[in-house]
Amino acid sequence: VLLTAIQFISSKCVVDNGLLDEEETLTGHSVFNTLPRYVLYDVNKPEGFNLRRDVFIRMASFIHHMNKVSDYHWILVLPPWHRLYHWRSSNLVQDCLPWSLFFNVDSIKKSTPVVELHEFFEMNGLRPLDVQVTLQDYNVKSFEQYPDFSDKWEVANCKDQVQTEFWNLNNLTFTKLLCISFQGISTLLVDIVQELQPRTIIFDHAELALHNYYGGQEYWMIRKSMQFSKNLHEIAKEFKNRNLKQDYLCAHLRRRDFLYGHPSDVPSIKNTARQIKEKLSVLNSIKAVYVATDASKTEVEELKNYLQPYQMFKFEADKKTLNRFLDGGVAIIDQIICSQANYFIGTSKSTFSFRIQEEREILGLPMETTFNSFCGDSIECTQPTKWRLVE
Ligand code: GFB
Repeated sequence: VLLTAIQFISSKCVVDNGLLDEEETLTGHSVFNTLPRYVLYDVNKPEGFNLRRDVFIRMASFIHHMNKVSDYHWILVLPPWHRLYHWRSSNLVQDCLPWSLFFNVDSIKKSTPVVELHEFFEMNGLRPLDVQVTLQDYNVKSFEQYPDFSDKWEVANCKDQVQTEFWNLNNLTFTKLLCISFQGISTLLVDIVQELQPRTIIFDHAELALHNYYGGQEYWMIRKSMQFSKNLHEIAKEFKNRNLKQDYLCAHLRRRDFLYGHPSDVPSIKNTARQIKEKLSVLNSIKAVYVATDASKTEVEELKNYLQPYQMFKFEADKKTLNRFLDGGVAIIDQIICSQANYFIGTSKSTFSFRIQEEREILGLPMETTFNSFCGDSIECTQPTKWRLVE
């Protein structure tokens, strides 16, 4: 009961069920030579949900490589989802959420050795982690003078303030803290771990470690394992059964901070409607539009009016669904519905749209129905790169 409460209510991520003593042995050998070792990680605070999904793939790839070269069995600890900037429902507690709220963790476990943070605490108790590593960029000045794109890392002075309290847990402590200047792919982290020989290590700013091979076989193997939870699929299915019995086009309109962050990629609402209508007149058989968006209510109403006579649909979570699956769950329901649409148009440069495109590739939908994005108001625009699935 306690574990379930921690998994789903979760204002705390910690279970203290006692520590193994350093001296404890199994058949005369130190327990620690046979126990798995753990890598934890965290990502730059302002990053959104879908960039974080991408960082997971890089870290999972690192764990795969670690397990190929190490004598120990390494397990990746899934970082709890915690107060993301884009989760705007201020009346909800959205701290320290387990991956199982959003994902089918059993599916992830089939491809990569992972545990949730609460499972890690069951194993490790409150023992301090051996090392906390803050990854940081190399000094930009010297980089400009001597452009060097080689993979490299070195222990360095910390450039910025170091995070010592992860996910608001003041009982997650460390024996040693290091800053490491890092440039390269995530499998380069193997060298750091081999050098430091920790049993438990946490990397902060894991987003600095790049893909080993973006869009390659391993990428897709891990990506495919990241299925959304059955509960969220069920809600999306119910919505579709009730409202979308016909063919539909899904439009993902990324607005809010994108209006400032990527102004040239976001068309006005009127122009958005014009582009959707143009497409529908070409497609001919599709008469319904599903809209996934973080736009304000006023903008959504405006779009609905411009889209007439076409019918527009949008998922609105009832109180019970929102309380249970929170802003993150509602966003995933939007993604599921868009990934199953007959035609998809996304927002250029949005990782939210990229993840939908990947999902559609996994579902085997025709490429021309997937890799499309809206054009901004003022510039010639290009269509997204076609990252095809590789088996
Ligand atoms: O997912 P994300 O990294 O995508 O961040 P971008 C956007 C977040 O906004 C989502 C909400 O995770 C959702 O919480 N959101 C966006 C939506 N579109 C929708 C939608 O259609 N439906 C629902 N329900 N929610 C990047 C950020 O966002 O944009 C960066 O990761 C930065 O931190 C940059 O802010 C400008 O790649 O679109």
